[in-house]
Amino acid sequence: MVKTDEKSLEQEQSPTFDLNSYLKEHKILVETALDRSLPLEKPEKIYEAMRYSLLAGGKRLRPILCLATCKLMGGTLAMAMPTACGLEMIHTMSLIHDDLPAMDNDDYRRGKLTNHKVYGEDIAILAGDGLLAYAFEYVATATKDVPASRLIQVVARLGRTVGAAGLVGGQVLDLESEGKTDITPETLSFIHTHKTGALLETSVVSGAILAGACEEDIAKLSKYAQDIGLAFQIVDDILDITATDEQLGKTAGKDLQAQKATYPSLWGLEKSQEQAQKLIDDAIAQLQSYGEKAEPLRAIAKFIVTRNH
Ligand code: GRG
Repeated sequence: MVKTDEKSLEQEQSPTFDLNSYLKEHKILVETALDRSLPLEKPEKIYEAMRYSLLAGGKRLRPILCLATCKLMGGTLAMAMPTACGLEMIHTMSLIHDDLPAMDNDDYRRGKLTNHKVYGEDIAILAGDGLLAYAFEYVATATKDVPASRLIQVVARLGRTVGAAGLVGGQVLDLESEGKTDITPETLSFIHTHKTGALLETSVVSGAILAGACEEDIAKLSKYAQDIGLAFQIVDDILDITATDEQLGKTAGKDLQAQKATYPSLWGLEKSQEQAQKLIDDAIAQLQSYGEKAEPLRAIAKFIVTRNH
């Protein structure tokens, strides 16, 4: 049976770990919290556009990683939930802006029309801006029972992750690289560690900070997150070639069409798959000292290379 209340999941500690139930249960918790975090207010049009994308589904991987890490480090789901929601608000706004005609120009996302296709480009830009600003407000005001010194670290990390040192920087290099045939592995790695890896790393590390983890644990978890982040992007590149529109919830084959440098274009599909698997093995090795308690993070790492969507 899928548990959907925060209390019963706080106590959960099963000897045989079932990732599907874990993901389902935590996705329901996150989606309930997201729905409550952003009520429809006036002007309704902008709140509607923000909620349209925020509540459009998706794997909710970033919030789930944050919750899982907070629990692993001895914190509670409640301590991490506002940050988990803020991470998903930031992720969602980056998808809205990424889909705009000025960027990747996509019509579908998460199996639904993209934000600008429904609300127009002007509102889609503002919905992204609104979600970005609200993410910070929400993390700062809704987090309870966490010392202010930890919360400040999380807010500062979020800021660095979205700015030119993170998502924005990665996206700029990605746009500049389109159509070029001489992209080096170093440039590709820069794009992906900034565009995709940075937010995944912050999801994991924020959970650890909120729980009060020590520097040594934060370093191990940070390495775990960097490895799964790069593996995640390699698999994303592979799926762009091998998966269908239905599986992806968006148009497949866009990377080839836009002549984007990807891992499969540099290394081929087989070597890319091997590299992703090696990164996942390295990530899992970082969790050795935590024993069975780290099973959710191990299983999520494995899921990243075996997923088909
Ligand atoms: C952050 C200020 C600010 C601006 C945005 C557009 C942009 C700058 C950055 C692009 C970031 C981007 C879209 C990276 C791709 C990340 C990625 C692999 C997304 C897919 O993630 P999944 O598979 O998606 O977790 P779901 O739908 O499951 O959440």
